[in-house]
Amino acid sequence: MTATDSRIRELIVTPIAFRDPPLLNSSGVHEHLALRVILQLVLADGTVGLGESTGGDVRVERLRAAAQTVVGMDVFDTTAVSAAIDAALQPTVPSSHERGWTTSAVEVACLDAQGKLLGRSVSDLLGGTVRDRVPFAAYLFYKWAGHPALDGNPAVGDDWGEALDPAGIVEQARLMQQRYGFRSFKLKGGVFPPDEEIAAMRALAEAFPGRPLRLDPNTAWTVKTSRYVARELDGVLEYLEDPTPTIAGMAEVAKTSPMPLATNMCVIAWEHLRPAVEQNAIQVLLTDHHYWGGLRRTRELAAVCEAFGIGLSMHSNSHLGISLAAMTHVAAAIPNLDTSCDTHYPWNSADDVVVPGALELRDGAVRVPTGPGLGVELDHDALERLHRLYLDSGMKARDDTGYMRRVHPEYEGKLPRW
Ligand code: GKR
Ligand code: MG
Repeated sequence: MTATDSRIRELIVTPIAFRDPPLLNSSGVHEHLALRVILQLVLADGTVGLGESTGGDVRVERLRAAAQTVVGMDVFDTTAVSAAIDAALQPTVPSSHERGWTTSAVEVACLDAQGKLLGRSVSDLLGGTVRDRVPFAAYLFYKWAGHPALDGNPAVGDDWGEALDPAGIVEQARLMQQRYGFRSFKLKGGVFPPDEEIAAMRALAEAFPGRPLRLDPNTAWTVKTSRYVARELDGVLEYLEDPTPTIAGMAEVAKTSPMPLATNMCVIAWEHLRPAVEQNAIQVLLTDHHYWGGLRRTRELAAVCEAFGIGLSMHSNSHLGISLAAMTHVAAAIPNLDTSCDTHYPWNSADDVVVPGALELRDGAVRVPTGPGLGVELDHDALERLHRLYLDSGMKARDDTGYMRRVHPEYEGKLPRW
């Protein structure tokens, strides 16, 4: 192979939309479509590396700016590619976390292309696997039975049904277990008053004795309420995720919490690690390669966590198969990522952009794809269909609060709420 073969010829940025059920959270409710972006990094020799990131017009524009920056660079020069994108964005995007979303998506596409050139999997490029199956947790949500008829669109139901109380959550957990074999469960909380969510967690503990359970209210509670919930759920939770906002707030809760506190909200950039460690604010970090700088940086983050005795788990947003493949490869390559990871995949997999077969959630785990690169293949017809859906939708950004207000005009967006 010559150096010229691995030069980047083009980065194709395709925004897409896919169906999403009405999942409730502390900010409102998921709209009927979720937005995502698919990247195809085309090399001089025609090899294509794939990437996937969160959507919305702002992120799409930044990826398009990155596309201008990387043309002509060598795909193996991944550090320089990330640095060039970061430098190009700096004047207009001051937040390193925000820039991280762009560099990360391109890094994954670079690694996929490298793996294809070399005939090796992405996990091999990350140092090899320490596990060949990556366990995931069932991601439970309070939800409506379906999307209501709104703005001229008809009502849309789904085969998960309604879950608005402890019995509904236990039923959803049973369905998740039946369909995918999950062995651990996370409830997205911050939707109902804390005592109702405590009751839901106790109902899950009774229905699934001994199984790891987590609760994540996305900062819906004050420090006082968080301490109360933590006390009430002593012995029930494996960890409590983002009960309250800010590193300082989490540190206050951690002083009395009987269980570890986890976050994907207050520690989301490298500069947050030092204060979090100094204040002992978190005991578990939910990594996410989509904004920590990509798969190699996630591997480095894991080493930092190891050094400071911080446990690891993995965060997820609504996503499709390219992301699931990347999450699986990096989780398989990190020795100290030994709790099950989050994934929204069961809620969205019906609309995937990858050719079926390489990824399967079975017995609560995904087997690491063995093909070169990420080991998944783009379904071009599906990509075209989902791109059309995005164009026709006119959606520009995720807006859980706005959607909730269109259905319930009295809804107040307020965090912390209790
Ligand atoms: O999809 O509603 C959701 C989640 O709340 C998501 O937006 C969060 O980013 O899953 C995430 C989390 O763990 O905080
Ligand atoms: Mg979370």
